[in-house]
Amino acid sequence: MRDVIGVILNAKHLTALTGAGVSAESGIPTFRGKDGLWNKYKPEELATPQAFARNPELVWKWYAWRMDIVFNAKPNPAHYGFAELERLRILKCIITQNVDDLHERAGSKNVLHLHGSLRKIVCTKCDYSEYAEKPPKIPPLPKCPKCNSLLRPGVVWFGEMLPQDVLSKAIDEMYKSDVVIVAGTSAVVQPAASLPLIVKRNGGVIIEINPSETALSYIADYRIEKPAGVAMKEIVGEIKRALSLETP
Ligand code: BJW
Ligand code: ZN
Repeated sequence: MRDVIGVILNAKHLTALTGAGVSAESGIPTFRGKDGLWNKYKPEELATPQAFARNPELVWKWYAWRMDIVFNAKPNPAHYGFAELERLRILKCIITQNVDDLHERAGSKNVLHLHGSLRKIVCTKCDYSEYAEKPPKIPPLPKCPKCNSLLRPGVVWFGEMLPQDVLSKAIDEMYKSDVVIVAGTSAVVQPAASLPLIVKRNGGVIIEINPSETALSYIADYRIEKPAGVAMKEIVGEIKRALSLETP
């Protein structure tokens, strides 16, 4: 841990790539693994544009259920730890695959959502979008107030392009980064999983926080095999101690 603190304190541009594991301690289910959503539900029946076209009611009901969990969840020490690192001007940006808003609710300002947000509901035909305060009640299927077409969750499904502006900002951040913390992701979903490779290829450092091995573990320079909440609490505590020792 002492080496990791040194790397973080000496980083010129530190970023983080986060995944579902970071919100697990808030009670939000992850996708893969024993208790993961994809263990109980089939992604091809719920998280593809084809599934939505086939059965929008089933897909909407599933998303309304997940919105309910996420909107009632609270940030955990991992979210607060990342927010504190940004407040201390150490962390420059969070690139998240998560569709919850727990990083923002913990106080993080510079957050890029690669896979969209459950807070966003968008029209399938026009440019209409709205902020979801609460999950829609299904049925009826939600319709666009502008053009009466079907509304859909503002998330990125398998086979869909990621929002180009967000992805290109994330790639820019990776090119600027000399250190990236990769936390709570199995690193199997592309193109998100390949982003830390940019840092590595440019001679940078990958710090992985995950209790289990992942597809990226083999190139990680440091692995912290702990839940993200525990690890981030320790990291922020050590960093604050080091900074207070530095000030005369
Ligand atoms: C803890 C913890 C604790 C637990 N503390 N850690 C190249 C090669 C092969 C395939 C492709 C490719 N390029 C594109 C594809 C296809 C596809 C893809 O990657 N498929 C792979 C699965 C093979 N990608 C796409 O379709 C993407 N689109 C795209 O690339 O467009 C261009 C294109 C299209 C088609 C062909 C080619 C190019 C879109 C991907 C969209 C992903 N969508 C989802 C659903 C979002 C909406 C929703 O929420 O319903 O995004 S899938 C799901 O996986 C979700 C997540 O953001 C994403 C990543 O999951 P994550 O965060 O890693 O979670 P888990 O559950 O996998 O892992 C949790 C981890 O936490 C574990 O490691 C635990 O150990 C750990 N953990 N507790 C710390 N307390
Ligand atoms: Zn519309």
